[in-house]
Amino acid sequence: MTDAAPQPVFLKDYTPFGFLVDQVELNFHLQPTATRVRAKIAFRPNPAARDRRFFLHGEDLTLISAAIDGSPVTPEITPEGLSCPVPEAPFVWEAEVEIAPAENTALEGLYMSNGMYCTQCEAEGFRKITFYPDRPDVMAPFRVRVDCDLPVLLSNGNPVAQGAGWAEWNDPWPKPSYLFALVAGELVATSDRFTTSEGREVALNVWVRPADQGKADYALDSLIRSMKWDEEVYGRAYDLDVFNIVAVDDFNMGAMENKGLNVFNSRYVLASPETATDRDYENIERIIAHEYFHNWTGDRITCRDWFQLSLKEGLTVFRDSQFSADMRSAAVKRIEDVMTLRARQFREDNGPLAHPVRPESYTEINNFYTATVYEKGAEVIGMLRRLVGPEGYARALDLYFARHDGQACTIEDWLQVFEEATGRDLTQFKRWYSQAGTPRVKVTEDFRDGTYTLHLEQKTPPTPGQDEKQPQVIPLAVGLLSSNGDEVLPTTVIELTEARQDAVFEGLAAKPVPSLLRGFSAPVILERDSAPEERAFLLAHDTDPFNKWEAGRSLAREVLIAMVTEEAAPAPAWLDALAAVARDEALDPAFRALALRLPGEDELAEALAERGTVPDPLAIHAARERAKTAVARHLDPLWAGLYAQMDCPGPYSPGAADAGRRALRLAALGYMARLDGGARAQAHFAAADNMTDEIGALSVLLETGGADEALDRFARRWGHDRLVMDKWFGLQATLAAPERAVAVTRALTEHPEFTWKNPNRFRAVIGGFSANAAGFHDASGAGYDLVADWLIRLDAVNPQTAARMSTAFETWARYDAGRREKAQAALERIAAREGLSRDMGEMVDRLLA
Ligand code: 0A1
Ligand code: ZN
Repeated sequence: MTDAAPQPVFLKDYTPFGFLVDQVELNFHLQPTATRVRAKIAFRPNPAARDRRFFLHGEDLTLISAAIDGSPVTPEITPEGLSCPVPEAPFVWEAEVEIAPAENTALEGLYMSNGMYCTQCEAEGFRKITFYPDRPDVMAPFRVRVDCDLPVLLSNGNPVAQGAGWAEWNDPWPKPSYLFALVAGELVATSDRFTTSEGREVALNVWVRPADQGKADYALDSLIRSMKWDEEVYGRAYDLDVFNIVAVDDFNMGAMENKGLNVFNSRYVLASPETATDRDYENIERIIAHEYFHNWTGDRITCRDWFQLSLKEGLTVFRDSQFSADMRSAAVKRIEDVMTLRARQFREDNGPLAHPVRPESYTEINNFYTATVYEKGAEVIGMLRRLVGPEGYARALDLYFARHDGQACTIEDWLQVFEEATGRDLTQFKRWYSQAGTPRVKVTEDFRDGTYTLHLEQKTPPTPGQDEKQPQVIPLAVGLLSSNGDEVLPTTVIELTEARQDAVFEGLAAKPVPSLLRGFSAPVILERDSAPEERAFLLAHDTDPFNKWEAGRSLAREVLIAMVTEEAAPAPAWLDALAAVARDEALDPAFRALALRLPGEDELAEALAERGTVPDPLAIHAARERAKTAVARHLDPLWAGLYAQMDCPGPYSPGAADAGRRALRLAALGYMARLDGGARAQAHFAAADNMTDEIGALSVLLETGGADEALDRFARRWGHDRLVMDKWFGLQATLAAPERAVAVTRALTEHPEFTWKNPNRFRAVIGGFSANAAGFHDASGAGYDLVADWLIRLDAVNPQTAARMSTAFETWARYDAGRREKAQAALERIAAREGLSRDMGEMVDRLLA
């Protein structure tokens, strides 16, 4: 499957395709190893293109026949596709190919999962189904007929007709091939109807395997709420007569926004209180919304080329975050988003895989579905909205939808509508799309004669291929507090545009306490020396909920770093501040639970590296354990009360209120286990009547010891449920004590249920272990070898998932020479592997560069 020397593609080389497609007709005769696909495609010369070479992408296809305007032709075929002389006028291309979905383990194109046929075409999977200009700027209406003896046969658009063993679908909305989908299987639907604001009656179905019947209600409910929200907030109504969602067990990513037929990893659809956690419910709601929102931001308006990926992904993530904030607590959602951004995107930006939100080249586009394109892309839109205000944002979006509906667009088109709708020059702002790396904003201050001045300096460190950076536009939301906690200046946005700049506040009676970067108004790292007392003050008094949490978080980070580097005892001021938050009943329980969570080991390693200290994963782990025990002891008088108070009587509800109470209760349980030997956690596990409590108690036991019996019971109870067992596998790999982690993980990979070709199971074990920082970075290098061995093995069957998981190595350069040498050797061993995929080849090259 390796191309000799895969060539990178460059943004600057974009040229339009020589032909337009007026109509696509596809006919599928589904057979596991001999599926026949007939395609009839109406082409016409593209007046906007100069290059008229007729090249159609196609990979792993057996061509049976081809014809132009009814006359057989013999195209020239390469591993990438075919070319052929064509008329200079409109013509009809017909081709029949044979493919083998049952042998498709890469899960890209048409493949099989548990006896069901399904497709995944983004980014370039359609070329494994038929010969086609498989690029997002070629948009066409599709008509599809499926012949197969399975009962449910689905494709994009509206149903036209169906009979025993066949069905026909028609999608009138022109779309690129990456949005094509087909599903055939024995499936059952959970259904409802929705009437759009335009009066269209839409049939909604969530299709699952019969064994999963009854677990689709929450997905369906989330869909209905998403449809309503997009009408109310963005004025976007749905545009077909049906909306189908299908849950698939074998899926490389989370879900896919195919027009009218969203295909989901079953973990983001299936839920019941007994099998899904609060977090699962939250993710289902978010991802159902995300894929639905793509109907406008992605499907109706798509990307000109894959460099523009953030045009649809950044915007759709931003929209789904707004939705979740509206459905749940906006403050908690913001804190969680920032935690994820820092854990994934800052980590990416700081390492060998750093790239701009709009990359300039790639070898394998599948490697660019990253936290930078998605999450940083969404942050960039959040900044834009802050800079132009909500009304300006709404005007710009209206213009975007009106002007670009039905088009394949660029980041320039996107920024242009903002410039026109708001009159703002976004030339400098555009650097957010082209410069990689996380800007550091250094802040110092002085106060004289009632005037308070913030001296601001911005600097973005070099990233691969970008040594020099220009200043960016950084909206810095700031508030000022007086020493008694009153707000003397409500949130104001400073626009930092220069490398150095001052912000001056006059007429103040006394030196204020600044609350900087409120709401995390820009994806930057703030550098400011401030006393622990000031952070404790902000944790107690800041009116901005994000910064209130942030004060506690940065205080905890400082304390933990001192514990690692100086073997210091945890600062009493921090412990007192935590106690005050934990007992403050005016605060949302979900917020309190977040405040009681300590910064993760990777975050601490990153913070140490940022200060020029080589992190020691074992010392970090040990310090974090000591800190947790110190918190447990210091807050001992609180736990039992909190635990009792946060009980959720009555039937389980996945809503934010109860979920927050459960989170706080489980946080208390975790700390209590450090004092009572896990007795309460054992009882909690035994009494649990929902998965949040069951898995929460099991995690506590795994962390504090004494989980063996509970693990066995759990496996006996849930052995039949794949998604639940993924949790069982994942937790053990993630929470194993550092010295046992490699052995525990190895044993898990030898478990008969380690069905490693299933991406969810592979991610649970190998991804879970990679997230166990002290285990993965074991000084012996055994963790690196274990992961490398499995990446090599998976790469041969599923390059996309294997390549994604190689990001486990993205921080290797921050460690000591011994570890570096071993990580490098593991990466070089992967790189030297014969037959390595293009996906993995590109990743290890970048990791080693
Ligand atoms: N567009 C989907 C995610 C997705 C991306 C790539 C895939 O295969 C390479 C599959 C799904 C989304 O944003 O949800
Ligand atoms: Zn998306």
